[in-house]
Amino acid sequence: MTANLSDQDTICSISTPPGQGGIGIVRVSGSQALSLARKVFVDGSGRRLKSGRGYTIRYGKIIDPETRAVVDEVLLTVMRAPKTYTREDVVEINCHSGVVIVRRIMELMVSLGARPAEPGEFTKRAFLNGRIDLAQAEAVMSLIAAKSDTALRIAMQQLGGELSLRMKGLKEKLLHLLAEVEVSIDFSEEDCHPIGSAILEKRVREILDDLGGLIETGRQGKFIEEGLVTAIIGKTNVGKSSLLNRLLMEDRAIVTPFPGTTRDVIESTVNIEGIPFRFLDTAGFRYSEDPVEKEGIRRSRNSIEKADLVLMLFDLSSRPNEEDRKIARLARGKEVVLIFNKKDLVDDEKREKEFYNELIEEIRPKATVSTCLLHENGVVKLKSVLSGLVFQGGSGFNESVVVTRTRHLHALEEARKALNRVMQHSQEGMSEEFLSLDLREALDAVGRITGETVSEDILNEIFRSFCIGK
Ligand SMILES: Nc1nc2c(ncn2[C@@H]2O[C@H](COP(=O)(O)OP(=O)(O)OP(=O)(O)O)[C@@H](O)[C@H]2O)c(=O)[nH]1
Ligand SMILES: [Mg+2]
Repeated sequence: MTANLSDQDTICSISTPPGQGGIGIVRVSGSQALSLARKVFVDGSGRRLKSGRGYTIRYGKIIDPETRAVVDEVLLTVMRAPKTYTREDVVEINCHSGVVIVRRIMELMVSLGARPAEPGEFTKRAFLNGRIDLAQAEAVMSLIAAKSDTALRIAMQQLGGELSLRMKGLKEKLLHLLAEVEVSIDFSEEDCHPIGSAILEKRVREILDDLGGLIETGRQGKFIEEGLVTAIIGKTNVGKSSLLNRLLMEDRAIVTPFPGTTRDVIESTVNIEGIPFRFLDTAGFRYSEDPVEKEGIRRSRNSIEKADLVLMLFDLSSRPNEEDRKIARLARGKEVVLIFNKKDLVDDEKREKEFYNELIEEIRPKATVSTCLLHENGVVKLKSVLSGLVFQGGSGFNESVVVTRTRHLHALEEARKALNRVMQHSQEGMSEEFLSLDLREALDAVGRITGETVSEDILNEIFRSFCIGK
């Protein structure tokens, strides 16, 4: 997929976020980058840029070539191809970050012949020019979007090429296998030893194990990248908002002794052991004629629907009843953690069992925790239960590589399906031609992750989700 883009147009963009700030950066990449800079830049002594020496920073001014007006005082960074982000000539103009200044410099570059870059176009060029593969390009985006230290660490690993290396290993094994199977097709009539089905199946099983391990990390990976939507639900006054506040360690939601306090959904993110949990505090369920409260309750139901995890609260100081069952029914099919709150009022295992027995017919909770949210450390146990659910028993990852992108996960699943077909066809004694087709499909799927076998449409779609200027 590498292409020589030296004859392509020169692109430019504002690479820093809009608004006032310390510095703003206008970035230019392409064969015209340096000549454009020469037209607008003069150094401290008023001289034009002569040498195009790379990796230099020059102090000077940007001058409008038509009006000779000074636009801003800047630092100009020159980087020469091929050792640049895009592998093309790159010029960066560090100016004062005012909305008008950066836009003015950008407009100047465009008027002189540069084209405004599309989202992610600098990174796309780095990929097309062969500096990084597609998985690494996507890691750049994950790096920028990282919501926790763990997400950052994984994105850094992927940018460093660890996922790509793992894919390379998989591809080599698949290619080796494919070569052996195809040799069997070509020389089946002659005195040649085709790969026996036992050996073939053993090797395919090894690759399947490898794929299985990677796919397994995808569940956690998704949560690390996107966070885990976690709805806090229950009757009014059971302590939902108190729970949110305890988790956040601040008074985010209003807590009062009066039922029906929370009316709208309140969302806040907390990092628990590197996983961003997006908690939704909701309006308590009860019968109400009040239109505002009714709307709040409708939103509570919606929150359950979109949640990856539901924290269902009950008040131990009351007895379980049909209403509690109804609430449990709302979260059927969801991953649920039961929380028995106000343990300080009734610390009785019998009461907890009563609740449990009432609810168990409706839901199968992943865990049960009892809490007293009046205590400052009332959520310590709950937090460890929550992270334990994501890491399923262990803390942290067993795999050195974690798959965080849905696109990668789908490709790995397709490779697995194709290899499962190879196993099945081999066991059924089908001919090598069939095996070879599915092996090629597995290879193709793995290649899509690093970008060797990806279509132009998919490529455009991937880079469209990048931010402008990256
Ligand atoms: N004794 C005791 N009181 C608690 C506990 N947790 C919360 N409360 C109290 O219960 C009352 C209701 O708490 P909230 O957090 O507002 O309850 P909620 O579920 O958000 O209520 P709504 O928003 O009305 O649905 C407040 O007076 C809290 O101080 C607890 O563990 N023990
Ligand atoms: Mg509330």
